Amino acid sequence: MTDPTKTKKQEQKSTELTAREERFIKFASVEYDGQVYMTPRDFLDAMIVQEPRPRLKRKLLSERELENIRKAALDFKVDKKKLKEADKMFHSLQNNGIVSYIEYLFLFSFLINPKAERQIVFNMFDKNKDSYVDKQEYLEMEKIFGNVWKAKRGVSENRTSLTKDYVDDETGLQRRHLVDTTLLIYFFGKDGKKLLTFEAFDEFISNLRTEVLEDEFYEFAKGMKTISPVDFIRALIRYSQQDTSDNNIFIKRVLEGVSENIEITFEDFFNFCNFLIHLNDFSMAARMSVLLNKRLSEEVFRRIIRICVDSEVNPSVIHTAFVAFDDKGNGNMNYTEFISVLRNRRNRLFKFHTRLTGLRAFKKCMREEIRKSTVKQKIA
Ligand SMILES: [Ca+2]
Repeated sequence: MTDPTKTKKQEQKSTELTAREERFIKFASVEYDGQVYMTPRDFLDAMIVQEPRPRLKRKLLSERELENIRKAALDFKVDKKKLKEADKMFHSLQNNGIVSYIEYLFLFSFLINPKAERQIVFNMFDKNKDSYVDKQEYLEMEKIFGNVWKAKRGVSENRTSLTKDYVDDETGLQRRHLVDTTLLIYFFGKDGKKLLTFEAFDEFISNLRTEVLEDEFYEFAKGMKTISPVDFIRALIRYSQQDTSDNNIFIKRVLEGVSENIEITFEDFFNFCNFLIHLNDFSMAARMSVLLNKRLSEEVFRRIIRICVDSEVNPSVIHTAFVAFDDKGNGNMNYTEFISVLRNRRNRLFKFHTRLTGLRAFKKCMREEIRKSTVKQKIA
């Protein structure tokens, strides 16, 4: 529906899709009542691969299928006594679940940010400060993410209460949906009365991160239990904006400078990738170190990584990464290149390009403060 009060510029803004929106629409394989959803499988795929699985068209969910989705979310329990398999919610649900666009955005943002920041955002949504997030507070959180989206697309937030949360959008990204998503049911139960603690939420995010990394690792492992140093570097540079010939340089350096007998396990890969959520800390520490010593040796690289992740990362993995980015082969790492490649990897092909206002500006400011004080403490 065209709004006559919109200027031409606003009109254009509201029809242009951002890279994230495009990606969501591309991977979202199901639809209900004009609203497009990802399944848990679509979500994992969108985090890892360039293109979605081949399909004829988006599947229209029936009432019965929606009921099955509700049931699957209610029945899913993380059983700590069982093997780790039991934690893999998205893997176990596969296509039997729905994830909305807003959930996709905030899950992504929680996945790439450190725990301290997740706690801050969680606390912000706990409006009545009782240490729980209830369904209403969670829906508020969705609304804030939704408002950022609306503002970006030039859609006014000042609508009548009836249409307040409804955007007539042909892409079906942002309609007001009355259907409970898998996460809503999982977090708040059948009647929506369950309460969500930060611990439970954080465990959910950690498990989801493990699921994403496992998918990625085993894609390279091709049925084996370990990957080679070259595969490890291929996994790191796969989202790099640089062209293939540049990427081949990284691989060539590893082939020449790292023993091919090194075997990298999932745990090694996981620990290193954990470091990605602390990339900003790394960036600051690396800059400080280069200012002081004029170079970044492997020893210093290892030390900074240890400071950032607060746990051991396999030295062979660190050596592989170091060699790949030692562009002159003189034991001095090109850390700006390393950060740029890893930042692309962390952001997985797409970035937020929104104006920093309100909540985002606040979050950014908080992030900067926490980062500065933590790095200062650790370096001191
Ligand atoms: Ca609360």
